[in-house]
Amino acid sequence: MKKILVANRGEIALRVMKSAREMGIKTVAVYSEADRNSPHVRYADEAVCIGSASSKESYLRGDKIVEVAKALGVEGIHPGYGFLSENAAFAKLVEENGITFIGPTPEAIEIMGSKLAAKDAVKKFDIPMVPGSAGAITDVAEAKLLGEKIGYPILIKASAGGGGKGMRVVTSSDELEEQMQRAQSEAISAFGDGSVFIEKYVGSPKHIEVQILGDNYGNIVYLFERECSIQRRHQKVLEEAPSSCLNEEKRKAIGEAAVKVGKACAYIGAGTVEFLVDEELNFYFLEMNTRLQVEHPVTEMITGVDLVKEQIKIARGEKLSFAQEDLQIRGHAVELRVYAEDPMNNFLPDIGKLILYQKPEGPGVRVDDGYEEGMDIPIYYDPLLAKLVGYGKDRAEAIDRLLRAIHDYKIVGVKNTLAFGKFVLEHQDFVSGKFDTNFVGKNYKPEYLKSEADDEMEIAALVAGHVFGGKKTGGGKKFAGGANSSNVNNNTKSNWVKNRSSHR
Ligand code: MV4
Repeated sequence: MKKILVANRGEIALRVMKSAREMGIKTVAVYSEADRNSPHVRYADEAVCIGSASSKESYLRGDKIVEVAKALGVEGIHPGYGFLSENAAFAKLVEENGITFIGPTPEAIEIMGSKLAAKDAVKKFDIPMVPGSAGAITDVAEAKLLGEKIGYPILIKASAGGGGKGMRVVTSSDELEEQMQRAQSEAISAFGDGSVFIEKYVGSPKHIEVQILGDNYGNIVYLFERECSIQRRHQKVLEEAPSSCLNEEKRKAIGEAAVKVGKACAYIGAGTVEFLVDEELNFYFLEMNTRLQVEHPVTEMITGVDLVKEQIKIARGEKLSFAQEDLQIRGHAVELRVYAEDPMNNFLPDIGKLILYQKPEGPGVRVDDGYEEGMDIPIYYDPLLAKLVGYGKDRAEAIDRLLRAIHDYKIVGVKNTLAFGKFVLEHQDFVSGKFDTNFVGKNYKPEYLKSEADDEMEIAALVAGHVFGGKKTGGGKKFAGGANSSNVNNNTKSNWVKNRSSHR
């Protein structure tokens, strides 16, 4: 495999290209008009514009992507995550055109794309699942019988749903009928598929997922777990590996269960098996993601395995070069997703120019990002700016490293979630490990970041004053550059102004 096309953008496109380069594999970037000046376009050996800014005219145009791949003699296509990464039809189109899809088979994507088909596939492997309906349920009387049997509260879930969409908690039998009707109509309008199923509601669960790798010869291994409970509206904010709640016995059990899920669909490539874990550390299979996940770096840091390289090796027919017993956890990694969102305003996405953008460096810090100073953050795509990872010999050091990296990260021009990350990492529930998927809802209020926000506005004014010339505008006064929030602290303030004026 001498040349691959990366059908994605931003940090993940750059991430994949870097591993490919280390393997001596040439890369092709595809990009939208909005990404003309993006780092991934410049980094690739070849780059082709495939359409206008909107994703459906560019990164979701599987036909154009395959056309470019064929024209440039590409042998493999890596989909990254999001976009077409879990689109079975795209995987099929790629293979039909004689190109290797660097990911699982279309069949595995299809099975795991439906919650019910996934449950059906895994049930013969006696993997723990939340008590509930075996398949879709339409009859209210049947649902009521089941509700009585498994006990309230129960959850109604859309089979074609995901990420919490189409989920409704039902606390008693008399509200079941109405809630079922609502869930079915919502599922039809959201997913075009009204089938729903019922599960026992697991209160205060942790969300723990297991990374697996499968080759073309039936070998499947697990690369331990990632703790992903720090979420806001089903969007992961901060992830870590390993989880601080699992003991060795549980770690092995959940890892082996994940491998069985892989076997259930003859999984090839990198995949992630999601579990709910209750307060007694019982774990229940939730769903499987048939792509490389955003949070894959924390697994790479604790195992030393480059998951993108493994994907490429598997795609070109190589056997896994390690067995389960060769894998072990070394140290601890915590990742903060740095979003261009305003944590003071309900995490609304923010756009603007990266007037100042300086990344942290130094021991135990990894930054996977897709932007550079001076670039505009486009409105068209996911607002992820970067993934900031702290790695240390243990959890405490990893947290300290990540906090130091947040302190050193300088972003002026777009509001961002660095200060929110600091809030989480310093919260006693997080530090103690006593948290679950309700952590953000239970503990976070925007006013907790107020003092930082005021400070940032003053700094941004100072910086903007230097960047755009003229006197210090101070006092948070609006100014031309749109430089609004940033993540800085007092001593940075004076350093910046000093450095800024010296090199301008
Ligand atoms: C659940 C649950 C409690 N009980 N299922 C949310 C998204 C989807 N992955 C499944 N989710 C849940 N399913 C039962 N039977 C609680 C959640 C849930 C959740 C799960 C993982 C991570 C974050 C979550 C936030 C809210 C609810």
